[in-house]
Amino acid sequence: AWKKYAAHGFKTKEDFEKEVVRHVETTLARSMFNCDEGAAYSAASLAFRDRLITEWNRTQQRQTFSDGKRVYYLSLEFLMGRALDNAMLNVGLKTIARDGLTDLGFRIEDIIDQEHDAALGNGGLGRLAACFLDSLASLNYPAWGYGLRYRYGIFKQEIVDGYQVEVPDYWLDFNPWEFPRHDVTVDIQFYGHVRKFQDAQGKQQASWEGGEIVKAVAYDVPIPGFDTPATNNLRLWSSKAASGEFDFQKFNSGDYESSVADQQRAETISAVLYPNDNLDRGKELRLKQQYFWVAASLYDIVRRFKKTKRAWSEFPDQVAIQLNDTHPTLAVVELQRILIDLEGLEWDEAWTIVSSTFGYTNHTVLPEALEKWSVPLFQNLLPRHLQIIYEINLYFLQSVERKFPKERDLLGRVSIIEESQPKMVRMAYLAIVGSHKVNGVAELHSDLIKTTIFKDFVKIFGPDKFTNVTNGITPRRWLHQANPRLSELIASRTGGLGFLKDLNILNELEKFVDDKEFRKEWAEIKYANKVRLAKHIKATTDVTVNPAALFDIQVKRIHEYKRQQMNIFGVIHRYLTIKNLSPEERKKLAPRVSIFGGKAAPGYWMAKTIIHLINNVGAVVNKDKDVGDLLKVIFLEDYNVSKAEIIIPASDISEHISTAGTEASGTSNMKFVLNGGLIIGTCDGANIEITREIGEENIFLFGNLAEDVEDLRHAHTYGSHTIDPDLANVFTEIKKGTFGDAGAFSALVGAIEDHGDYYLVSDDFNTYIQTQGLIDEAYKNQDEWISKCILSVARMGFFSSDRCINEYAESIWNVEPLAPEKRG
Ligand code: 26V
Repeated sequence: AWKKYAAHGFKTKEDFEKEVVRHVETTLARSMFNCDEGAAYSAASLAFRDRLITEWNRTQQRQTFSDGKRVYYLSLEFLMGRALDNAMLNVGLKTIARDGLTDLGFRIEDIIDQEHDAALGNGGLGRLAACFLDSLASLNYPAWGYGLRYRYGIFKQEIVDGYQVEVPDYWLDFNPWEFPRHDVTVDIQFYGHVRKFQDAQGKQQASWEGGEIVKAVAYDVPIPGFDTPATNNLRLWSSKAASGEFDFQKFNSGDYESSVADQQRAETISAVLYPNDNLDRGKELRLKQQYFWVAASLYDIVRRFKKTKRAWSEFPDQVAIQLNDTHPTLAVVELQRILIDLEGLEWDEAWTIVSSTFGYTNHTVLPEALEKWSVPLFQNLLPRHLQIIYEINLYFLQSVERKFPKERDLLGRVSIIEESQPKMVRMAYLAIVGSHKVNGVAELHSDLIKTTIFKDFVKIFGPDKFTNVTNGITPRRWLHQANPRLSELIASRTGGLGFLKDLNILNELEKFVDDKEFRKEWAEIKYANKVRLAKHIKATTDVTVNPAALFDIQVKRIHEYKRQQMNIFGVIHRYLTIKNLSPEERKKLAPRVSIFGGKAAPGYWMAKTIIHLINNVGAVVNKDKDVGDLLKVIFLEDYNVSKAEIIIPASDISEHISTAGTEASGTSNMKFVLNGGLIIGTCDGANIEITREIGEENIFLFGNLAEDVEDLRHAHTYGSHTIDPDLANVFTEIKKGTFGDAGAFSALVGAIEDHGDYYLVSDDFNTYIQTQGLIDEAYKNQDEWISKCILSVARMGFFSSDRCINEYAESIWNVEPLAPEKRG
């Protein structure tokens, strides 16, 4: 109903064309004769942005008047990808835009392709935040995202001679999707000292004084919901020198250079996204980023709350703040500081408010990813916050001691301060103590955090504080946008696009599993998606792949725990097998294309070695005449969100093969299955729940279980460690130099042969190869294969991020949607 009455913006292609022309001629100051695809993209985006902002205003007003509880999602990463296609689809005007652009002489696909990805994230954690924003808006939740406006997103990856090279991602040249709010600024303090004093009532008080000030400037990005006028806000903070353009004192005294240097130093804070995924390096600039963003966001949230003139005790009824991993944990300390130092509340009163406001989501159990900050660093940068942390810790440990007076070791184990040299602040422990709920991101992961890294805290706080919310993905981007033809086919059989808002409607597809016409269309769509990817492969790597071959895809950040090395060793094993067969025997084999993609953290040398090996294997295999179409090995450069939208719909099989117990959830596994691809995976993360939903006959599971990993590792180190014979053959071949200089790969092989094989590659290799054989066989029977795909898609409803957001809303935030009024 709302669509008809959306008063502002265009409703017809003619209106849209007028808007585009107006923007070309005025905003961009160009003539239509001089309008290239870049200008057409800008103008089309501005036309949609204008429309979004009208709805954004209405949504904000509605939320203010309704005076209900809001959700704030604090994340250092929002991996948004492209906005134009998403905006057109969410507001339901893509067809009008396509027709309008056609009239103006453009193909909409080319215009969409002009957009630079907003790549403000590393991988799964950042993309999850982006999916959540889409669901929050689509479900009409009053919610804001808060993040940093990095000038440089995740680096662009180039492959040069088989090696990864990083190129800076400068993306802000012209970004039509953001609104600078030069009037919304916050002064952020760093360094300085704490002055203790007695107030008029004789109460001990503390004041944080001196140091330096950096300005935070708000940039707002509108987030349109799908099929609702609700348009939420993502507020990104940018850093700027506090004293305006220059420090005039220095400027006037002739010290021009150092005044410019000061300004640059301030702007450095929001300059660059840290490209590490699952590795904490404890850099001061990163802590500065965290405090800068947290302090600006909290100031904003508190300012909004204060306008309601409510008592502080009502704060948790009005505000829910979710901590996306430990990165925003300083918010706990900052809110406590605001309440006791600035607002004059008593400690206990303040702490009750703080700890009922926050929820904390853990995204990893890998010890090297758990954030710790050195106490001396803290002391220097945030002296008052360190004091408050010590106090939080003191009260916490006192309560633990009262509850468990006999357990002397317990205090040291759960202390927020690690008694190391130097002492360290354990951010995850601070987040747990400062939150009312802690959640993991898949069932296995949530069980693991309760029984391993956070075990003591379950005993202290009781099991109810810990919960699970299995991750999800937005079907708008990951089905409707990425795979329009499949979306259309599903719509044609389920009565329209309703499934995009209630993904369980996909269930209705089960009844078409034997429908000949439906199956034919299904297969055609998959084939067309593979042709599209084959073209992309040809254009970017110059390798020709056969779209009829089985496409086997592993795309995700490169990490030893994700085991891309096992995949490429498996590919080498396949290559050696092919080479040993007669031409006659080779004819019986199923052709395969092994496709890899993903970035290695710039300092993660082993991950870079894996990329190098994949490329070298490709160079040998792809030109081997004995092999031909039977095997091709592709490394796709610069995997990102917009490339994922092309790659994911084209898979027959995708690989999710992490060592059991290491991948918290995984979300691309969900995207691949939703797009009609089957998966090979370990019993890890969300693979387990995917299996439960789609049926174990529809997934290729293999490998050791999480519960056995510890014993196996122990055996590697203290018992004998024999390498799987097939894997040993692969190693022999690498050492012979078949794939280039063997020395380049000795550390990769050595990690498995000589250094304990921490990720159990050898232990899982045999069943991995066997399972790949089962896949070859299964793929030969296309009828059964397609049945598996259809049934899987039909059963994926659970993995919508809408389900996931509703669970957070109910069990953690206690907020309700605010439905927009029907207009007219
Ligand atoms: C930690 C650090 C430490 C400091 C430097 C930068 C940095 C960046 C990220 C992290 C945390 C990494 C945790 C993470 O990304 N977890 C992933 O979360 C996904 C969404 O829940 C989940 O699907 C993946 O399985 C999980 O690896």
